[in-house]
Amino acid sequence: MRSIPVAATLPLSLLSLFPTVLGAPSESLSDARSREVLAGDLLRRATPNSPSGGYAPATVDCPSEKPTIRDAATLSPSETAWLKKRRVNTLDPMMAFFKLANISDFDAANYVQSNSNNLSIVPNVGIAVSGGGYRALLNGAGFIAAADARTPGSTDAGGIGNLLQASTYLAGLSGGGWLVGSIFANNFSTIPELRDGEDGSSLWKFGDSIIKGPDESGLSILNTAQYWYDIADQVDEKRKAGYGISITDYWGRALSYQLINDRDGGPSYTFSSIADADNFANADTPMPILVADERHPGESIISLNSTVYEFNPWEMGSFDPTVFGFAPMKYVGSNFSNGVVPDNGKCVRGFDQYGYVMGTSSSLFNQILIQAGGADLPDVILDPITSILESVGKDEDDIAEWRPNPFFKYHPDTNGNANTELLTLIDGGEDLQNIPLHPLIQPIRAVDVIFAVDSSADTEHNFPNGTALRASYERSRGDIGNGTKFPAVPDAETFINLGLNQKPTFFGCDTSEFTDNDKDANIPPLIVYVPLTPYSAYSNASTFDPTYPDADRNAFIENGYNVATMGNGTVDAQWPACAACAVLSRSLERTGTDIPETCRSCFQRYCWNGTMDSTPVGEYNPEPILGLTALGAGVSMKAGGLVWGVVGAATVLAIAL
Ligand SMILES: *[C@@H]1O[C@H](CO)[C@@H](O)[C@H](O)[C@H]1NC(C)=O
Ligand SMILES: *[C@@H]1O[C@H](CO)[C@@H](O)[C@H](O)[C@H]1NC(C)=O
Ligand SMILES: *[C@@H]1O[C@H](CO)[C@@H](O)[C@H](O)[C@H]1NC(C)=O
Ligand SMILES: *[C@@H]1O[C@H](CO)[C@@H](O)[C@H](O)[C@H]1NC(C)=O
Ligand SMILES: *[C@@H]1O[C@H](CO)[C@@H](O)[C@H](O)[C@H]1NC(C)=O
Ligand SMILES: *[C@@H]1O[C@H](CO)[C@@H](O)[C@H](O)[C@H]1NC(C)=O
Ligand SMILES: *[C@@H]1O[C@H](CO)[C@@H](O)[C@H](O)[C@H]1NC(C)=O
Ligand SMILES: *[C@@H]1O[C@H](CO)[C@@H](O)[C@H](O)[C@H]1NC(C)=O
Ligand SMILES: *[C@@H]1O[C@H](CO)[C@@H](O)[C@H](O)[C@H]1NC(C)=O
Ligand SMILES: CC(=O)N[C@H]1CO[C@H](CO)[C@@H](O)[C@@H]1O
Repeated sequence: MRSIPVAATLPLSLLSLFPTVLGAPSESLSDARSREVLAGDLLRRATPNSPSGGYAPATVDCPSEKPTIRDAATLSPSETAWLKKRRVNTLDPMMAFFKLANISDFDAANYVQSNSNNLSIVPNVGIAVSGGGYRALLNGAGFIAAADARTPGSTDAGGIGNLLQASTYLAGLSGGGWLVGSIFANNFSTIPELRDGEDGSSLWKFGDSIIKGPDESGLSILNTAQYWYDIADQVDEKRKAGYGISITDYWGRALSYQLINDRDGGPSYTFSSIADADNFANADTPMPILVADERHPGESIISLNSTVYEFNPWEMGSFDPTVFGFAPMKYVGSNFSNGVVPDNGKCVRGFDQYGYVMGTSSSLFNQILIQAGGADLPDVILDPITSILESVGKDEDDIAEWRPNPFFKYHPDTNGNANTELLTLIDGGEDLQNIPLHPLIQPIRAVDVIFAVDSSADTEHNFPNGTALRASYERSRGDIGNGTKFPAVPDAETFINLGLNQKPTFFGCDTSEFTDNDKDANIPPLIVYVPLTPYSAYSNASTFDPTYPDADRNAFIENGYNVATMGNGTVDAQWPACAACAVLSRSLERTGTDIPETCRSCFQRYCWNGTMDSTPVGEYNPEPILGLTALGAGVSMKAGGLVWGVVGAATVLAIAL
């Protein structure tokens, strides 16, 4: 792991010497030490830059150019400027990815090199990581580890290393949003770094349930009650500053202790601070995007017509024809009305608190606090949660309050929430679009290929069956789709019967599906569907399973790595070449380049060609494709119970024989 310049630890030591002078909470010597440890190797990328210094937003003077809401017809000037750098920075990693892929009858690296003066030709890559709680975080982490050239082994034969470095966008939703959020909150650390953490840090220690809280000795937290007292205090600061509180505030705080490697889960980190971090600002990383859905006042049903919001380092808002606008992330919390802050009005910063954004995207998990935790929670937290529940009612326990609504009076003809001062946001997967494809299929982003990592629990045993893709397909066909297109996908039975959920499957290979004889029609990205399937471990844990001992965590990540690489090419040695062909597909078509024979053969094997098999399926019980590894066999028997244990042991035995 990386070392940190000595100077960077100084302010923390100073703080601990003069706590009262500097207004910092008093802390013991061991706290001060733990801070230095925390500031150590897994460095921070987002920064604790909330003007309040804590969890609460604060009123500030508006900048000379007052923030405004803009319409969604274009990309933001910030994104446009950043893309100019990012697209160039993806060239070298993309060439490295292609070289490793070894498409033997086509020099893909040279193709990129010779077109590098015209970036609209070069493939534009997105990665989308689905929701599904910790299961999704861990399976998604396996994919990211495999795609990240910094992961040891990822650029060996059979690997897909450099795909992450070649990507423009990295979107996450709910549990996938915890993954993306955690990566960016911790200086774009690698998955092995996040997984292994460091002494005194509660980062990725999922064996300690979020209800119980971390028990690492290096932290100031000594016990569960103190953990919740601290969280209650943080949330109270926001309440006292005059902001509405929802259960998501408590949830987001608790999450942050596991996902943000700083004291007390980094209460003053903001999502917009990502934009100021060197690596991101220099376009050395992809652009992170989190997704949430909107709920109309008094409505508890979420339909595919619900407006989908995205959060990125500069903005939050929606491309949907309802809101069709974006607010500056840094100044969300200001009293916008019809897109502007009133003449005499002040601005607000710090509302875009980092954990609150992750909590909003995963608000369904408020349930963990309400149900699983209920009995175990101390009164300091139960009382406020109970009173919130009494005021909002059972149907609304999964909401995140965004008050003031940045889109108040904005686009009143189409925006159903234009007249409410409260914008109600909920878990991005509640409309069944559990993969955050929405931001990446916007024609204006011109993405060519999306690696869609799906860890949804669709089947009885928590495996995906294509539901998320079907939702995105259907939505693209309604008015709400607003010009987006999506490849056709078959029913759940076909996914299972044809094994489309047991190996990577490409959708939208044949673009005649989109053009209808119109040569100039916009063509959506090719979808590379990467479903969770057991390779070396049964990582199909229940979505609401709150604890993962280190051994399970590591086995689930390893399984995700094997899913991403098809067992490092052991299941199909050509898989890296086929993944590369998927990346190239749209570009080759744009330039009228003949499809190399290797790619033709890949497409034959990996593209869904329209065949259906809707025969009813019984129980879907996939076997581990590689047989359980030592790590996989060690997975503790939880919801799977005895059956899981017996299956595991039997498989191990079979391999041993
Ligand atoms: C973030 O990591 C990079 C290495 O990728 C390092 O150079 C930089 O100093 C780190 N930044 C911070 C703020 O720790
Ligand atoms: C690339 O693929 C070809 C044909 O599949 C094979 O003969 C060759 O050894 C491979 N090269 C490398 C470096 O793996
Ligand atoms: C870049 O490539 C696109 C797509 O092939 C083409 O339409 C455009 O004219 C090219 N631009 C330049 C400057 O060559
Ligand atoms: C925004 O409006 C609310 C209620 O109308 C008011 O209480 C609050 O002080 C205003 N905030 C700012 C920063 O002007
Ligand atoms: C597919 O998943 C949906 C939930 O997402 C479920 O309702 C349905 O029963 C599943 N169908 C099959 C055949 O697995
Ligand atoms: C969504 O809107 C479309 C119109 O585009 C309408 O036909 C459909 O019934 C709506 N669906 C739901 C679930 O409200
Ligand atoms: C593939 O490589 C990764 C990283 O080296 C490793 O964790 C995993 O166990 C390997 N899988 C197989 C099937 O060898
Ligand atoms: C389409 O795919 C199915 C299997 O998924 C295969 O049996 C069939 O031969 C393929 N058809 C064509 C025309 O390639
Ligand atoms: C995981 O999948 C296996 C195979 O279908 C099944 O036996 C087991 O019960 C599942 N575990 C959970 C927690 O659903
Ligand atoms: C392509 C398309 O239909 N875009 C529309 C999206 O929604 C906005 C707001 O309603 C329209 O102005 C666009 O024309």
